[in-house]
Amino acid sequence: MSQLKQTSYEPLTEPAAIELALSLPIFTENAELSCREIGDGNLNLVFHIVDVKGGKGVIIKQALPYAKVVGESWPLTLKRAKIEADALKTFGQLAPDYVPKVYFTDDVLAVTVMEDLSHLLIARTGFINGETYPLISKHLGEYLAKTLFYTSDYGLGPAAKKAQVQKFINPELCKITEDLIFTDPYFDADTNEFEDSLRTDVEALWQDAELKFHVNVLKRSFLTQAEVLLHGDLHTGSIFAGNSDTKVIDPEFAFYGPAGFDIGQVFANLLFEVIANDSKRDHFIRHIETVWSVFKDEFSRLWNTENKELSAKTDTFLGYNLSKFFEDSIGFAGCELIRRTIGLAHVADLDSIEDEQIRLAAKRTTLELGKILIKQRKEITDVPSFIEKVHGVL
Ligand code: SR1
Ligand code: MG
Repeated sequence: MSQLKQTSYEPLTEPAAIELALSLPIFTENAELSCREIGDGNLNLVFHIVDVKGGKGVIIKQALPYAKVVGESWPLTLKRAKIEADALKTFGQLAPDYVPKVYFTDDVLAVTVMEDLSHLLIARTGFINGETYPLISKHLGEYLAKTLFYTSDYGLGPAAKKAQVQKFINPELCKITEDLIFTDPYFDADTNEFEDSLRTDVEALWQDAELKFHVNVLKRSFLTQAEVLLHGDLHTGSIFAGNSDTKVIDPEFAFYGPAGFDIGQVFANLLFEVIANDSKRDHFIRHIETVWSVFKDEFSRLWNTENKELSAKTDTFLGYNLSKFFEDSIGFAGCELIRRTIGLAHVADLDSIEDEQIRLAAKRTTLELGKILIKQRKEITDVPSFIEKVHGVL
């Protein structure tokens, strides 16, 4: 694209976002653009730009040099915009149906201009409003299988995979996850946020040495196991959904880590709906079952047809890998349940429950289930035993 690259960073305003959009070969010369900043995430500005005459639109996402959720006191690297753009392009090649198209990126301005997804809704918001998105779990199972297989040693071959590991070194964003998911919720950290009525439950969790041991084991896997290119923040706020489409956005936390991390975040964020919403419980349990069965079938198909590691291509070794991914995903799901209940970044599935007693009961359930999944992940070897544990706390 011919747009001049910027020489210095500044946060965009709505008029500046329009000017940037007009400089790209996306809209016609007589386009009349309107723009709204719609970012509701924790970190970035997001502008929705529409041609009021033609109806065509784009999204411009810009990283801020600090974490928006906390403010300027928490500086954050702008390099994450390049990681995100590179990850969107990589995942877009591997699973084009499930990733927005990227039209333009600028590393200095820390912006990505991408496909307008405003015909879809953030999946978490849709779920809370009563949507069930019948195809979302099939789509996520396929997305996970393709992105995790094709970025692994088996999909890429070891040399090409090492080059990707290097490209996606992402220490600053990984540190956020290391702190907010694996460290802070397990002691009296300033970042934690929880309701006063949960203090006894939280203090019991801080005293639970067995739990903290297992969380350290999971954190060590996160730190050391460069298995696949992860999205790294695959919660339902990072997914746009509709009845026939699913698009995974926001991979700024992308890095090479254990495959079970992305799968576990998907499981946990579906579990929030299982726990928060009695009337849709069975539906969301079926979504969890479908994510795993579609993932397993598609990953197995790719293993057998596209495997570059010929000496590894046996059924036994495939089974070993799938069992490891499943065990890890159960443990990481437990960590996500706990940190979204008592850590810095919460989920609206729980916080928007108006009735205090029902909300507190739901949060106690997520804490209880989180502990079980983390401690008992080695015994939870398949989906039925996973669902049995879920039913056990409901
Ligand atoms: C300071 S960032 C807090 C959380 O928001 C992101 O979406 C990640 O989930 C992170 O943990
Ligand atoms: Mg995000």
